[in-house]
Amino acid sequence: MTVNPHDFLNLESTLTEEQKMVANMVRQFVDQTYRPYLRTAYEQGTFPTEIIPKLGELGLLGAQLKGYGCSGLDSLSYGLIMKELERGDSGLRSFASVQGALVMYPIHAFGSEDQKQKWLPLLREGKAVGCFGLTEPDFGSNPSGMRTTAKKDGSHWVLNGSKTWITNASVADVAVVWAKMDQGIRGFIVEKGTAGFEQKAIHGKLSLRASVTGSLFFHDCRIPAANMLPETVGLKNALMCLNQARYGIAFGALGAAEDSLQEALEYSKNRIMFDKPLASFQLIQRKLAIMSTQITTGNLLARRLAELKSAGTLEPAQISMAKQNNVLLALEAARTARDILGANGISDEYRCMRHACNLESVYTYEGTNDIHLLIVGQQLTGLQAFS
Ligand code: TGC
Ligand code: FAD
Repeated sequence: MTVNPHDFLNLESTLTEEQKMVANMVRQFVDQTYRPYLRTAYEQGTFPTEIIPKLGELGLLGAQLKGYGCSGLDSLSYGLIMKELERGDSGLRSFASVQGALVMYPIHAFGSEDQKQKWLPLLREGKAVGCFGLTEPDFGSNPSGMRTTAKKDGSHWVLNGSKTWITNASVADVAVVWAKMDQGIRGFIVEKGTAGFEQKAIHGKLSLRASVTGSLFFHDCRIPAANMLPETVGLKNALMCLNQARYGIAFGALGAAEDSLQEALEYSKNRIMFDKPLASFQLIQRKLAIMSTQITTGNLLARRLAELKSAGTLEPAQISMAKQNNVLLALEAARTARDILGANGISDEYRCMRHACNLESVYTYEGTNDIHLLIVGQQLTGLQAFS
């Protein structure tokens, strides 16, 4: 057999030695260090905080950023990290996405030198946890309508409003919060413990359980004037952060999809039904072949994104195409794997149902599947169909 069922087009052969090393290192970390915590964390609806310093030690937080001790990895290596983390669990990739793309990136790109010196080393090492507050109870897909305000009062900004469905909201040491002032939307840094700043967990999630999600409340919350991200000029800056995170998701979702295919392959070769392995039946092979084809095309799409990102020419609509396509194919792959595993597929002894449940969140956050199709549609037609 010359074709690797787990890498049908032998994409691994196109990686540099360093890229292979990064991917293998993360895979090993996930298998040896993260997986032992996962089942309990998922059951209890928590993120295993024990592994945060280890993520820092391995240089996986803000790995795409340069300076301030960050790893400064190339775009493909960064994508491969996200894929290997999400092979473990979408909640793990979420943690790294939020910390690196939604908290460290805006501080790095739009922050003052003091803000960078203060926060980037702490966040990189995992000594501080960050969150990103854009979504509000009444403004999800349309963040431009946000009601959270920032008003200048002497040497302070006063924040009022709330954010919800925020990853790491209740455990964050620092929040990057988007609020409206008279001149438009700006980013602000709000520290845990600030008077008027309340952080609450959301319970009862049936998806992305090994990840903490919550709400942020601002009641006349006074923060120093220096806590505004000085280079932010509007919603555009928040959307620039989303570009970074969506890029990571386009790779990450493939990790969950590949793990589901691997599980379905192993299971169907060993499970005997009608005196034969499931894998020997045409219908099962068709399902496996479709999964593999989708995953392979998703990988090609992600690889091209990495090339465009490295060249500095990657457009938001190109990221949208890949985010929606790869998350959808991953969700379908996880559901198909669940189907192939029959009743066992719904047990937490296997991985595919957990991936499928997680991917329901990934399908919605960072721009829903519909929103990304509308972004692609706008690019194709020149006509905006959001509103
Ligand atoms: P619109 O008028 O189109 O744009 C406003 C300004 O922004 C520019 N722009 C972008 N810039 C950079 N990157 C992008 N992706 C951009 N998209 C637009 C645009 O050119 C314009 O610039 P300017 O100079 O003219 O001011 O804005 P709109 O209000 O009509 O909204 C467009 C829309 C709907 C696409 C956008 O709002 C959107 O993407 N909505 C989805 C919301 C979303 O994705 N929220 C994510 C929240 S964070 C999250 O989910 C984290 S999950 C965490 C985890 O991984 O655990
Ligand atoms: P809505 O915008 O109400 O959409 C509901 C449905 O309507 C969707 O199917 C959508 O596609 C559709 N729809 C909306 N507008 C249109 C339209 N114009 N045309 C056609 N269909 C439309 N946000 C943060 O800011 N930070 C975070 O860290 C964060 N983490 C999250 C973690 C989790 C687990 C989840 C589930 C969400 C998180 N979010 C976060 C919020 C997430 O970004 C929003 O849920 C998402 O943007 C969608 O907003 P909404 O849930 O309000 O859905």
